[in-house]
Amino acid sequence: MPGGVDSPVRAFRAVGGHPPFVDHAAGAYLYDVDGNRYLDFFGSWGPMILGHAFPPAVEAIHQAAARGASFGASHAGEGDLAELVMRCFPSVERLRFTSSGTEACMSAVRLARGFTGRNFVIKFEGCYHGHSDAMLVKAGSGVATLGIPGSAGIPVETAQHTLALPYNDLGAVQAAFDAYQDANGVSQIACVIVEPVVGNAGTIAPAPGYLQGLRRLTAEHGALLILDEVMTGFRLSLGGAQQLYGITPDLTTLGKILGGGLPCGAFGGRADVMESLAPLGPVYQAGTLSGNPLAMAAGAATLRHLIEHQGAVYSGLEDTTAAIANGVAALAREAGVAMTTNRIGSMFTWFFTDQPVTDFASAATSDTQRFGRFHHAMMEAEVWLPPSQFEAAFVSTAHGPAEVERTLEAAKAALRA
Ligand code: KE4
Repeated sequence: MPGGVDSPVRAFRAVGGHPPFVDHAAGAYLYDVDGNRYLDFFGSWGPMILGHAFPPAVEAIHQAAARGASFGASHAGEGDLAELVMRCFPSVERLRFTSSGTEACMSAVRLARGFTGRNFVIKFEGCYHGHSDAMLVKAGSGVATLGIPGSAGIPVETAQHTLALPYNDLGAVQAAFDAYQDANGVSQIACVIVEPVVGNAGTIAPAPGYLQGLRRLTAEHGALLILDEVMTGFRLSLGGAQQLYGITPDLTTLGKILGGGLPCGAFGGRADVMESLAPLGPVYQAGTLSGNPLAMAAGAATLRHLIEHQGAVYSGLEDTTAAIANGVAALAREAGVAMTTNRIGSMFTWFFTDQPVTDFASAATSDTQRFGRFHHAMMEAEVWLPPSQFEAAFVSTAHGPAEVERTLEAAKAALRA
């Protein structure tokens, strides 16, 4: 297995050292094969908002497994989870399940291109929408210049239809819409896809009015606005960032929490757009395990709990995460370590920089070597942070006062060191 991993970030290349091998997990903790117990701050990169091995989800998976793991045919579980999603996301009039966030974003972009008949898409530096070719594109030289491949194996021709712009810069988006129009002044841009709160450059909040600006510009030019809520959906609130910031996108992508830890993604939104999908319309999209009964069951058990206990869940996550993020920020000040803390709800990042972090360029001013040393010291204290400066940390409902105390103790020593 190349690098010993099924996903690169797990190899600890960004922080050094050897990653533990997990034996099992429960609540807020990961237990490795050597008998160590780590406090978990990445929660499988977002899904485990209710903690690991959440009993109702485990029970739901057991029951579904006994009824057959996969049918490749329609079943009630798909409709059950779809209804729960639509209760949380009023903008989602129709939806389709996939097996990953990558597939959800890839499908949504293809759908936007098919629906509008346009080829160009806009994404933002520091935002990650999975590893499909059109999304692994870096910014070109100028603001409105064509994208360049962000990975080997992506033809330049593919990259050239993706514009990668700076986040939190509406002028750059206006310039791109001005630059990409046909002779009749009709826009050539199919969609703008954005993490409404960025998690993949580390945590970065949208500037006031930014998302509203994207909504206005896309509507003006007939381009679709796709909010990638794979990470923020059900995390920042039941209705994700679009509920928090009051934005109605044309399409939304979901994943992570949606499957309660099982492979699951989804994309959905305007009925007229979604009904362009095969078998109703000309945009092809498919998946052997899409709507898998076990993922539907785990997701439904998770969403039902979040819906039924939403007051306690989100206020508890807010309080616990604020205590942890702000507590460590105070310890950094005491230790004279430059740190910028960005937090929205239960996702946060400690950037080792003295600058405000509002986009990828400012995030990149962080001292990644220092972050690596901090990460290593926290691992020594059995506190497992996401192994990269440019990732968001996540707190679950299984994190409580004991976990706050343990984290602050470990961070105090680590920051001194
Ligand atoms: P997946 O294909 O990994 O399920 O989802 C892709 C994706 C799409 N959109 C957003 C906003 C995402 O954060 C992700 C996946 N996030 C990364 C963590 N930065 C997954 C971790 C990994 O790649 O191993």
